[in-house]
Amino acid sequence: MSRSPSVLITGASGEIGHGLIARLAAGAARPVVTLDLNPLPPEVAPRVRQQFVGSILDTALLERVLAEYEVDRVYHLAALLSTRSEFSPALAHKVNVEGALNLLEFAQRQGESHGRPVVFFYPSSIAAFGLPDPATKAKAGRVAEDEYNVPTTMYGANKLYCEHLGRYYARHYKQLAAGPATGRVDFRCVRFPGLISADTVPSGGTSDYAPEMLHAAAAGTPYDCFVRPDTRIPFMAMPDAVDCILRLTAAPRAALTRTVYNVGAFAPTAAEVEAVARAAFPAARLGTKVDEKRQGIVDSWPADVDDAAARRDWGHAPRYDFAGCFRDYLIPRIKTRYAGATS
Ligand code: AKB
Repeated sequence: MSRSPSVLITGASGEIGHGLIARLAAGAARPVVTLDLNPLPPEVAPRVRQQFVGSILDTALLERVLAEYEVDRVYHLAALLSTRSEFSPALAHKVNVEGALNLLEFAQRQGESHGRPVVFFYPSSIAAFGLPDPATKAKAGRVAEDEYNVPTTMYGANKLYCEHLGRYYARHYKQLAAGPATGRVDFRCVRFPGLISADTVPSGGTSDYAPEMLHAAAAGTPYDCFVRPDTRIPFMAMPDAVDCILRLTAAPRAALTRTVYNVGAFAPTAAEVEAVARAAFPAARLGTKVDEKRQGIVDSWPADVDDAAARRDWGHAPRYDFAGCFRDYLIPRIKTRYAGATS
């Protein structure tokens, strides 16, 4: 098989992967190749050129992708999320850090073989922040990228370290000329807030309470939110998250003043999310049962983020604010998805 210019998405079977594959396939600029432990769902699979089912820790499998495809764009989405990582920290480190390093090496070697920089998108997280206590969180307000970089979870520590690994590959490792960012890996990263999708329900994260609450309300299943009603962290609608990825990866390299960008959209409390879920689905059976461990994790995340650099450098402009996200995106689609569930 001849090597053809392609895009590689790892973790493609996850929430972000679904939305990204749909958008990339619609644009059809380059064929999409995926790598995930789980096969793609049958409705998604026809949109990709080839799916490799396996682990990002399997370097022989990565060699196969390298041999068969000329990848010049990597979306490295595979990761264990925050709650799951707290239960298996050593495994989280393996997947989240060693896996990311394998992909950065893969990108470096791809770049060396075809002679062009490989754009490498990495989704970091608000988990890279660590605010010491609720009083500091309340006072801090919208936190900038370089503040409070003291994560309290394995996942957050993994994300922060991988941001640094990416910066190292982009700005210091095997640079081709004097001056910044002339390497083979063109690393670009956003710190995502909690994401909410109408089409998928997340698993293993700590921001999951918002999407879980909404999907349970629509399905008519009882749900106890695991954080206090006054808990506030930033969230974003999944289509805006995919927009962020596409905008950042399309931006001219010279326009980017950072390798890591905050991105925000809206920042409701858990009580505000519950109120809109109840208004849309009056039969919802929602309660609260605080899980202290998970509460501690979200208490260490900022109430909101300062995303001025993303807006300035590559035009971050989320379509949905809190009201619009529920009114125009989540509620109508979720109503259709669960039609009949509560009747
Ligand atoms: C999680 O909760 O682990 C993720 C995240 C905020 O990175 N959704």
